[in-house]
Amino acid sequence: MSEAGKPIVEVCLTPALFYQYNTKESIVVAIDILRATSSICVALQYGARSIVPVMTVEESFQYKEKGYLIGAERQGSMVEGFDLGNSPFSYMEDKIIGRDIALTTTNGTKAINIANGSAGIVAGSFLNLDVLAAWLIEQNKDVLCLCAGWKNTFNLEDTLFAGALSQKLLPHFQLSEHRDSAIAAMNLYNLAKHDMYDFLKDSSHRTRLERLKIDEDVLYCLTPNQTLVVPVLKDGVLKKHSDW
Ligand code: 3SL
Repeated sequence: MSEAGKPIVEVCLTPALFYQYNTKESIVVAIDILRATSSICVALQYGARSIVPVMTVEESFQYKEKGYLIGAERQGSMVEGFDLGNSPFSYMEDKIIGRDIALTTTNGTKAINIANGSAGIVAGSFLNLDVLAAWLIEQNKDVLCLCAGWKNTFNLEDTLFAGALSQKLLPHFQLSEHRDSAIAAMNLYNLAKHDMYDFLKDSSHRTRLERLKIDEDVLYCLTPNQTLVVPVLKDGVLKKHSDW
């Protein structure tokens, strides 16, 4: 926390830059709007007991043997042998109620894992924007918004969310000396907020997902405040903040 008393909010635009930040005293908000952190919010809202963010497909199968449901996305699609993919709608089904889930995705679950060693790790998405902002304000700790991007590159949708969240936090938080990424994210969000779906029409991940015909997923993931959960990671497991 800075000397002026207010905690700091910063934005890391890609996991490749994460090493530049010291997060020992900060809460890291992992952001993968399309679609991992959105689906994590949905799963916990719709009754999953916990989610383990897993790095590899192989590791996931070990969880299956222990009785977990397993979810995976590679190249946007579900992986053979898995119970679930990465669509938020698949995490609204009754079969997830009361279950522990192991989830592996290309970028989102990796971003959660690289933040290990931070003072706190939570999953952020438009789906939990307001409840997450209120929870972070209550914690009164420095916050780093970590955009998962795509394979270590920058993406627009995660940056828009980092901007939306930073803007909500700012009256209670302050920018750091390294503030330009947060300013850029907030400016982009303000440009996009009236129609984020249209703003993202030429973006890399929307283009990538086009062949999968999952526009409904994209629209839903851009809709603020559809869930009331803050997924908090402890000992490698994500649960609703109220369940810890
Ligand atoms: O990269 C990820 O973690 C995924 O969320 C990508 S996808 O939207 O499921 O293709």
